[in-house]
Amino acid sequence: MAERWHVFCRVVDNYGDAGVSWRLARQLAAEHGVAVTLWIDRLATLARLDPGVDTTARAQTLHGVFVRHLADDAAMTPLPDVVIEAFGCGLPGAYLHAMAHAPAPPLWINLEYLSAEPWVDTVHGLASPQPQLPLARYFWFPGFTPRTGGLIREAGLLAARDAVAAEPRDPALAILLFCYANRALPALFDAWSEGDEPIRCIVPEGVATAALDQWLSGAVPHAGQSHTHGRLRIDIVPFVPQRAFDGLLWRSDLNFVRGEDSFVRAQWAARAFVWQPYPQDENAHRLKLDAFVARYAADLPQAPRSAFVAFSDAFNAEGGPAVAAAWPAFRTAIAALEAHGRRWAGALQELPELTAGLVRFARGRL
Ligand code: TRH
Repeated sequence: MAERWHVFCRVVDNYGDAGVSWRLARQLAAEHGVAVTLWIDRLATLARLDPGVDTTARAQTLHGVFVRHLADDAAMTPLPDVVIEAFGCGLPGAYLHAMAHAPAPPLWINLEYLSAEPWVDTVHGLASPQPQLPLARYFWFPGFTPRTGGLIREAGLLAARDAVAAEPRDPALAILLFCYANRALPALFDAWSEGDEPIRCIVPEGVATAALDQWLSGAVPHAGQSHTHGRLRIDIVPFVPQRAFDGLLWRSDLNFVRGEDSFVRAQWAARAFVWQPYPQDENAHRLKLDAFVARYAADLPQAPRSAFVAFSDAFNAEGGPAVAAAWPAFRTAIAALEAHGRRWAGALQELPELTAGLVRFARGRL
């Protein structure tokens, strides 16, 4: 009989929590023969990522995954073999109670947020005892070294990417802009529109609305609209299903990405990219950014390395003049960054794949 796994997800905001949980659940079902249930508290968010989701159904099966609303905790028993808690989202009290009293409790693993910080290597895979419960919860850290859990990479991803990479490219510089609110954007749009090459910037609907609104003098951006100013054309595009999102990354010369999932997908896309981490209290995201930039840029030749570091710093420090000043050198570095991106993706491919590693870890303990 197939192993039974439960994946728990609570949507904090945005799409990343649901996006990662959904990828993991689909891959467990498709590639590892696992009977997986995704328990999620916001079906509407999942439906943005996959239009096949019925937001009114409390139980449904999609891509081999049994999807249930987290409110249905009465239906959570019998307990599964493995419990994945995504991003420390918390398990329902009655469920934890049942786990604590089960003769053979499920293996309980917390899927942590991605970080390039070095300490991740030392805690990945460890068990943390729970003070009030006779249970242990293991830490599973995605990451960039063989001592971490690696990154999610479903079968066929890189072959699909390479098929698109072989298509002819548009002469205009293609940029995808998927970032958080960022005060540097109007100055960057100015630099792009006043430059000497055509630029086509694709912005998913709902992204950078305040900056666009300001730069377009109150023309509230809607999907389907196109605005041309000087050499810059901005196309507002509808939010696409998650399966189509990679295609946007693969067809761009430069990707601005954010949070966690689009950040990882941009690395598999192997094009130049700039990352805006999810803003956290006390600037905690700055540590994450610095750790990643140091790791990613370490093997770059000097000129593209300084251009990348300076632009990434300026973009994340939200300084308009600094980002505009850093743009010309960064633009020159895009070809070198793309070559580097291919090497980087090749090195990541050699790491253990996240879902496969998780399955191996679990099977070794069941
Ligand atoms: O949406 P995000 O900002 O999510 C964030 C992060 O995960 C962050 O770590 C977390 O703490 C916070 O949410 C609560 O960015 P992220 O992680 O890139 O997730 C975006 C998802 O949306 C990703 O799976 C790709 C998907 N997407 C589409 O499917 N279609 C689209 O058109 C776009 C623009 C994105």
